[in-house]
Amino acid sequence: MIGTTLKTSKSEEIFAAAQKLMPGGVSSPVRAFRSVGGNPIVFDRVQGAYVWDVDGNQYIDYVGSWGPAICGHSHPDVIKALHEALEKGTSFGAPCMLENVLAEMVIDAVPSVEMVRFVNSGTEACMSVLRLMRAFTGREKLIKFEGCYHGHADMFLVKAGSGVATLGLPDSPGVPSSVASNTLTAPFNNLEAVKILFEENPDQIAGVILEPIVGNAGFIPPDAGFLAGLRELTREHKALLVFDEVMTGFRIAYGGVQEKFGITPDLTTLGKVIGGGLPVGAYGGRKDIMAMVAPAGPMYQAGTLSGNPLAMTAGIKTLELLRQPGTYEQLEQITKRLIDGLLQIARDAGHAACGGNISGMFGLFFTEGPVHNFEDAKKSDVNKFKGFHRGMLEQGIYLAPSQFEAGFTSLAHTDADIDRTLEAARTVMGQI
Ligand code: KE4
Repeated sequence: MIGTTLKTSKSEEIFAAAQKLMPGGVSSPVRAFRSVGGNPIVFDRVQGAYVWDVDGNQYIDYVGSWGPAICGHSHPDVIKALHEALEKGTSFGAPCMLENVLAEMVIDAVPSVEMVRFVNSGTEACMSVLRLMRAFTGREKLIKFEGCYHGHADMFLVKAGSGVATLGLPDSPGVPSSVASNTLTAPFNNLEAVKILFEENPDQIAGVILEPIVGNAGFIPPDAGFLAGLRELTREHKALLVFDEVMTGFRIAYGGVQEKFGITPDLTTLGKVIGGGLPVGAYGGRKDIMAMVAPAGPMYQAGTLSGNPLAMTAGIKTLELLRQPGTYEQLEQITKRLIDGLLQIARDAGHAACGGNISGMFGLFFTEGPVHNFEDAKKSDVNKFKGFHRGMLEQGIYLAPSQFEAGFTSLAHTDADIDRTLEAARTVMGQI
């Protein structure tokens, strides 16, 4: 029987109290386990590939704080660098050398980025880049894809993924129709639909923003030619192409999807990994576009804690670790073994299943597949996923608490961790 043996009394107690203090007892909806049942596990500490909850249970972690823990949680080099930085203060609110260092690393790594602005979250990066797209083109409409998530700013909460999809929310109340009407949507991997939107809205579309590999509808890679097709279509219509690489940046490759797939957008958003576990987001791209950002240009955007020395330090150290030779080959090898194993075990147990990985990002759907877009993803048996998630939790494996999320590995995950995860899956797949 799944979901009976885990000792979680302390988690239950703390979460019960949290629900009286914070909406849903969480600081972010997807953490609430709403779609996988049961109550969330309250973490006590994290290290490497592992997390420990307040009841002392240890788990192999495949969420990694939703991406930032790509070098493993609390990497000793990052912690050491933070201790040293702390001696000099936590926040300056003034220029500091560390911003130059991280900016140079991002510019050197990401093909589209000639200049960059640091902010404090992926949401901030995406909302700022949209304002910049509109400022640069003088156009108001944007195209996004169903199931893609670009943070919680109003204009992106239209057919969004991640927590919105997980909770099955209608597109959020509080978003004025005047705002939502400027957001056009198309199915992911459907160039024809994008072509039609451009024809129906001539000279009105500022640009197209997408997760170049979708993680917020579950894991959905681009079909061959899709990214190149978008690059061509946006050029043809004098619109901008924006890769939201908040999740994929420095995870799929050191230069992100745009380096791995050889398609260079006009603008890119980043987050998660570049903060190494501290709050950092960024947007960047062509110099002629970034020149519009205040105070160099008229497009306003600001932030009290943007570029703070602690977050810059964690980001710099994390990217130094990632740019070591062999890191992405290691992530690819360990993650491919994981997902190929999970799929084989699921099929051996008689379940329809599909999925895959690219570098340290993976996903599994309980459906025959293939999954090319959000509609396909919604055919997945979410009840079966719920049983799988709970069963794996019981076995000490911590997976993203939603079918509409991706999974993440790290440089700290070992072959033994993968073996243990596959052993657990053999037990659970036979029970759901
Ligand atoms: P944040 O504002 O959460 O830092 O970033 C928003 C964002 C933007 N773009 C992409 C592609 C993203 O994946 C995200 C955030 N991802 C979710 C997980 N799928 C964050 C987890 C959460 O919402 O708690």
